[in-house]
Amino acid sequence: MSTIKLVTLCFVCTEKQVLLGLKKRGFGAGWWNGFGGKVLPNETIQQAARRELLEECGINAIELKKRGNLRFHFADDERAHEMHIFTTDKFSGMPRESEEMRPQWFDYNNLPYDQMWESDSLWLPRLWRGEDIAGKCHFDSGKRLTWHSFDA
Ligand code: 6OG
Repeated sequence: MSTIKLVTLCFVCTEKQVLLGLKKRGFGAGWWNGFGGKVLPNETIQQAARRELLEECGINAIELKKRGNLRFHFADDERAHEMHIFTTDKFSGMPRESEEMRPQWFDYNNLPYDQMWESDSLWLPRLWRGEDIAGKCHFDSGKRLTWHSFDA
């Protein structure tokens, strides 16, 4: 039976800018993304989102908003990945580089979509507009997007 891999993704948002991190190793290395990772067996999804944010860029989320989830299928992985998406605009701390991520602020209208997961440009603008996100994306073994569907 195939299992589901639960992961989190969190975006630190100010009025004009969002904090992204350049992933230095592991899944999606070389691409800019929000902060997140695997949910551990002893924690809730929200606890994992808060922990990963702090570990990866030194930001402590005072309030996390749940913004939806995306289901990913990869041609070379029998497990589906279920990614739970959060934003925070109430946080403390200054961004600092970690072993995994190099953080940098970006204007919402100037994100490096050509150095991000291909599907990001399809749903992030909706997230910035205040919409919640739900959908599915399929990728081939080269991590190119082959199919997608987002709820209206
Ligand atoms: P580790 O498995 O290295 O965490 N992630 C994705 N993020 C975006 N924007 N698009 C995707 O499309 C993604 N697939 C995974 C989840 C991997 C991190 O990368 C995110 C985690 O935050 C396929 O611990």
